[in-house]
Amino acid sequence: MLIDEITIKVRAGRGGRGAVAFNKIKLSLGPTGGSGGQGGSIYFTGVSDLGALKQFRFKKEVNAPDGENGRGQFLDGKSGEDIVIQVPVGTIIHNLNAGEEKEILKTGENILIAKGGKGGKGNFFFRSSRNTSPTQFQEGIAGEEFDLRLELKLIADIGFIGLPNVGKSSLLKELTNANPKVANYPFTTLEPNLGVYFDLILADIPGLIKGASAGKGLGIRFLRHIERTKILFHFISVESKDLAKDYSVIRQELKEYNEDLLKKQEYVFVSKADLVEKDDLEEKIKELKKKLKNKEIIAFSIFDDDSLKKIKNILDRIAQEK
Ligand SMILES: Nc1nc2c(ncn2[C@@H]2O[C@H](COP(=O)(O)OP(=O)(O)OP(=O)(O)O)[C@@H](O)[C@H]2O)c(=O)[nH]1
Ligand SMILES: [Mg+2]
Repeated sequence: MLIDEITIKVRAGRGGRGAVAFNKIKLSLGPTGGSGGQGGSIYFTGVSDLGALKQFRFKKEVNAPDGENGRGQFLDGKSGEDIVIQVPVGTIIHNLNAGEEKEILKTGENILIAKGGKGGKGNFFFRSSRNTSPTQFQEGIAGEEFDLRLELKLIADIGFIGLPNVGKSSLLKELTNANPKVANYPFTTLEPNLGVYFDLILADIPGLIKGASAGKGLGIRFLRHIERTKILFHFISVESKDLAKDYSVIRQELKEYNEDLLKKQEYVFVSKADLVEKDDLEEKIKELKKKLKNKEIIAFSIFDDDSLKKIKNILDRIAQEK
């Protein structure tokens, strides 16, 4: 199961304590206490693996190691090693304590999330002409500690939306190297699939139904994944008795979830065109077009290469504009 929302705790390492020590060689008395090492910090880095948050399914805490304490003979403590956590590109990191958010938008992008504490100074640091045998030292400082909510919002160029069973995943399979499950029943797709068409990332999300924005079906969990896609491909099956109604059901859900979704550039497709006679298809499209105020409507079937070519042309155009 895709984990796209999770709460975790991160704790950077504490700095080591400074040492109080003196030279043991008789003729050269003097302080030799080294400083404590810095605590390890915690970084996040972006990776393309959408499933990367599953590392937190059972492990809800990340602790970076503390810095070591300073020692005598001028030995500073070793710093704790930094920890780098891989999260999927598109992860928003909500810092629940600081009320801030950061996001990871590219693979390889590194963000410091919790800084390790500084090590304390040892007594060697406090020596002076007036105080040749200081006993002062500093404790290490605690590392930063935060509760984080990690939320994944996919960053795709195009989001495939529509009612269940309209052929979204089938088309993704035709166009890209993705291999989503396809079957003749609703809700085959249980989590988003990404495919790559040349430069474009296509996201096939689970079917939406009336009420999705209020939590029905699988929809709401996934609607957030199209918030950050630039363009929507809206699919309506030719099998439907009322194509315009299917269209408006989905538009209504988008609106109720977030009105901005309606402002995205949208292409409307009628799928499974092979299932009806040509005249019938033309009639259905004409009617739909009338209801959609003359919007362009593209009919296709995954069994008809010419119609797939039309979709590829649209994608090529979008890729060029990108
Ligand atoms: N005849 C015909 N059948 C198709 C076409 N495209 C898809 N199908 C069939 O329609 C059914 C549903 O296809 P999916 O691709 O799983 O549909 P979906 O929209 O991803 O469905 P959900 O994941 O449930 O939302 C499958 O049985 C496909 O084989 C097409 O162009 N023509
Ligand atoms: Mg599907």
